[in-house]
Amino acid sequence: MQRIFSGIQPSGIPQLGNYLGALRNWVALQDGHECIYCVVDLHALTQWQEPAQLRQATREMAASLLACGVDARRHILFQQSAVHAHVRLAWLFNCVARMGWLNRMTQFKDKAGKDRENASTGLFVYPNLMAADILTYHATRVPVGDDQRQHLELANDIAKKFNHDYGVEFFPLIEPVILGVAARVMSLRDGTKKMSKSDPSDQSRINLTDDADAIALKIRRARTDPEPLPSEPAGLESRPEARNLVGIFAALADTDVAGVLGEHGGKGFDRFKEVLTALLVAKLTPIAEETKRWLADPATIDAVLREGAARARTIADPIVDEAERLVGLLQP
Ligand code: AQP
Repeated sequence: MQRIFSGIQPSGIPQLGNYLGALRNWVALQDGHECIYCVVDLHALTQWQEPAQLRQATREMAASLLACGVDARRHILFQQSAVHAHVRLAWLFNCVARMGWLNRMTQFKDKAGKDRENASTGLFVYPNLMAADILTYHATRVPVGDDQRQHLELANDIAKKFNHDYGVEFFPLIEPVILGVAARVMSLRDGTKKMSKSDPSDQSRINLTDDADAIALKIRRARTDPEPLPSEPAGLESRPEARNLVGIFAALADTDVAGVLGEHGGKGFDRFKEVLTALLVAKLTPIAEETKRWLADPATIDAVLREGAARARTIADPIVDEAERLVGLLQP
């Protein structure tokens, strides 16, 4: 059975893009794979987090994942910082990856913005830690949204260079699993910008904890253009906001863009937004309710994470011990 690894940062409440690009696929892949899912709190630290808030967000993220359907009994769900093998391997990878490789990462450029000199060095080497997260388990399949494609290519470059430098076939190559019509969900306020849980504007995203009223208001206010929906996908070119809403609808209705336009082409946005809101409410409010139920019992969430970390360590530690031996670290 192939091993899957994926992670999500507790840098806010998970949003619709996280769900459609990643979490929904995490759940679907549980049948037929051995899955290891992680709340990557060390990654969240690459941008400043208020400490008490980070602890709470980690628990809330775990609650959301469980509410989405991550099955922590059959698979592993844990918190990254509880398994030290990740940072041990990340240090080895810091010494394998090249500055030039990291300089090309578009996510660093996006997140550092204009003030690159002031970005944390953690943000710069983030992809090395991400490669370590995956390769600590010798995982071969990684379900992610489209924005992570470049980081996974880099992880493969690191694995290949490690194997080459030490004359071994130790790390496997990784295959990204990028599924569905909504692998990149865009902001509701700007169709050229990715929807993000840390975007300062709450109106830019649908949170997985939003209630029906909040969803309705955000969709009503979502930016669109004055034209009605086209009846063919080609008519969405140069209309990023319209394309985004149609893509969201298609993903939630398990159809494709052509299918949505076949049914709703010709409608104005007022009417299309009503049906989209109804679909979002039907799909997301059960998750919000289930998240609340988990959060009412924080001790159980903590126990799930603790037990997951213990099981993760039994896989990770021998692999990272061996990686350290291969590079020549003396093992007393
Ligand atoms: N807009 C998106 N559309 C599709 N997939 C997305 N993902 C994130 N945003 C979208 C996918 O969600 C998974 C977890 O992401 P993450 O939390 O590790 O980091 P991120 O990609 O940086 O997500 P955010 O929401 O934008 O977080 P912040 O605001 O903290 O940077 C990944 O598989 C990602 O592809």
